[in-house]
Amino acid sequence: MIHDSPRSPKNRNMRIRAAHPLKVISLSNPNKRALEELTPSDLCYYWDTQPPTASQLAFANKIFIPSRHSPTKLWSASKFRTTPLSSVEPEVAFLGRSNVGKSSLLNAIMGQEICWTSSKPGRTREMNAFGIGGTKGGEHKVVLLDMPGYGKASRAEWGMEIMKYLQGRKQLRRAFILIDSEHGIKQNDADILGLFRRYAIPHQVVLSKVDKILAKGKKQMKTGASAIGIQRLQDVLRTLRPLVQPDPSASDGPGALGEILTCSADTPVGPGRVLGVDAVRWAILSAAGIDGSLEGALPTSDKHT
Ligand SMILES: Nc1nc2c(ncn2[C@@H]2O[C@H](COP(=O)(O)OP(=O)(O)OP(=O)(O)O)[C@@H](O)[C@H]2O)c(=O)[nH]1
Ligand SMILES: [Mg+2]
Repeated sequence: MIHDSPRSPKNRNMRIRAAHPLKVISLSNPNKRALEELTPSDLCYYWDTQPPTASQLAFANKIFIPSRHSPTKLWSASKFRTTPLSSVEPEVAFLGRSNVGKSSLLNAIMGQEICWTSSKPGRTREMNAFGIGGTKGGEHKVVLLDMPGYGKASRAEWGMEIMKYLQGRKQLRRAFILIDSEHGIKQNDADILGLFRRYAIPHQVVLSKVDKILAKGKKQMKTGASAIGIQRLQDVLRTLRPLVQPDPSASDGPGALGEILTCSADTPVGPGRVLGVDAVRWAILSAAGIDGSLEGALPTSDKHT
C-alpha cells in the first residue's frame, strides 16, 4: 500500500513531534540502553574525525528548530539547467537508491513533514530544495536538497540530471549518500561512490533504517537498544569503511569523509528528536562551514559524545 505524505497542506505544517507523540519508555530489561541516551559514538563510526560534542549537537538542533521562515521550500527542478543560479547559500544534497529513506530523513532533519515519502520506490521525481535557518526577507543558512532515487523505479534522465548537478553546482558543499543498513552497498551505490571519487565530489555516507539492525522489529526497538544490537551496528560500520574510503594508493580519487553516520528516521527519541538525526544535522552544518564559533554559541572545550 502507498502511504503518501504529506496528504494535504494541513499536514505540510505538521511537526514531527505531533506525528510521533513521545511515549515515556520504561525499560524493564536492564541489558538495554534507552534510545535517547545513545550518543553518536554508539551509533556512528568516526575514524578521521571527532564525534560532535553535546554542545555542538545542541547548537545544531537549535538551528533546525522549525520557525515561520524555516524550513522553506525554495525550488524544484527536473533539469539541472533550470536550477536557480543566483543563490549563494551553501547546499548539501541527499542521494541514494530509491526507497532508501532520503525524504523521510530530511523530514526528520527539518522537524516537519515537508517532503513527500512513500513505501513505493520512485516517489521523489525532481530535485527539491529547502532553506534552513532563514529570517524574514533574509538568506538561509544552508539549503538541503532531496533528490530522486536511483535504481528501482528511477529514470535514466534523472541520473543524468543529478550527475550534472553534482559536477556543476558551485554551491554544493557535500553530497550525503544514504545506504540501506539492511541491504548494504549494492552495485549502483558502488558506481556512484566511484563517480564521487573520480570527480572529487565531497561526500559522506549515512546508513539508513538502522532500527532493522539494532532490534528485531519496531516493538523491540521501542524498549531500547541491546548491547548486541549496538555491536552488530558497529560491525556493519567497520565492514563498510574500506568500501567508502578505499586505500588511496588503489583509488581513483578522494574517498568519502572518514566518518559514517547512521539514522532511523521513524524512531523518535525525545521532543523534536529522532534517532541519529542530531549527528546528521551537525554534519550538515560542518559541511556548510557553520560551526557555532562565529555565533559565539559554543564553549572552547567540551567533551566528545
Ligand atoms: N524501518 C524503517 N523504515 C523507514 C525508515 N525511513 C524511511 N522508512 C520507510 O522507507 C520507505 C521509503 O521512504 P522514503 O523516505 O520515501 O524514501 P526515498 O529514499 O525518499 O525514496 P524515493 O523518493 O522513492 O527515492 C517509506 O515506507 C518509509 O516509511 C527507517 O528509518 N526505518
Ligand atoms: Mg524521496
